[in-house]
Amino acid sequence: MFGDGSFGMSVGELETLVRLGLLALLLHFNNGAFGLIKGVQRLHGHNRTHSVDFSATNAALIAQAFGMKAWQVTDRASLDLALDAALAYSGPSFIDLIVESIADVAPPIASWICKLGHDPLSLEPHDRIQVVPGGSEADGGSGRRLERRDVRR
Ligand SMILES: Cc1ncc(C[n+]2csc(CCOP(=O)(O)OP(=O)(O)O)c2C)c(N)n1
Repeated sequence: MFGDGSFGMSVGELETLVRLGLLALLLHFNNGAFGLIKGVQRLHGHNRTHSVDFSATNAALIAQAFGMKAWQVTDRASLDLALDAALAYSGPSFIDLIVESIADVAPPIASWICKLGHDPLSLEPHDRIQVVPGGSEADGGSGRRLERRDVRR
């Protein structure tokens, strides 16, 4: 299991898997971002981010070019089908999961969310917790206050 940023740094290892015929199933979380770094930037940079977003890349096609069996999935039903097919295959396989970037929803580390006054387990899919610019008495002037927003509105 790995992200698309990590994939970009280590993509050459796919050749090793194919050459050695290793039985591995790779799950690639394609969120179009260095998500952890983006979260840190949001937290400490007044919600501004820099050089952490990627254009869309079809990683399944890249894995196929290396000679792997690969699928791209965007929903639960196609994930189930891809997992069944990958687990039945007797060589290295790759599933490219198109996912939302958690850094756009909340800081990616649960303890960071707790520290800023929220319970990570109470988050709903429609919630957005963002770092808002400007300090206040509540956050000691740091500007790292989190604000909960209902994006359905
Ligand atoms: C070789 C290397 N370079 C840089 C880093 C710093 N780093 C830690 S997390 C991260 C972002 C990873 O992004 P991604 O793999 O897309 O996963 P996400 O956080 O989006 O889930 C980076 C660049 C690292 N850990 N290792």
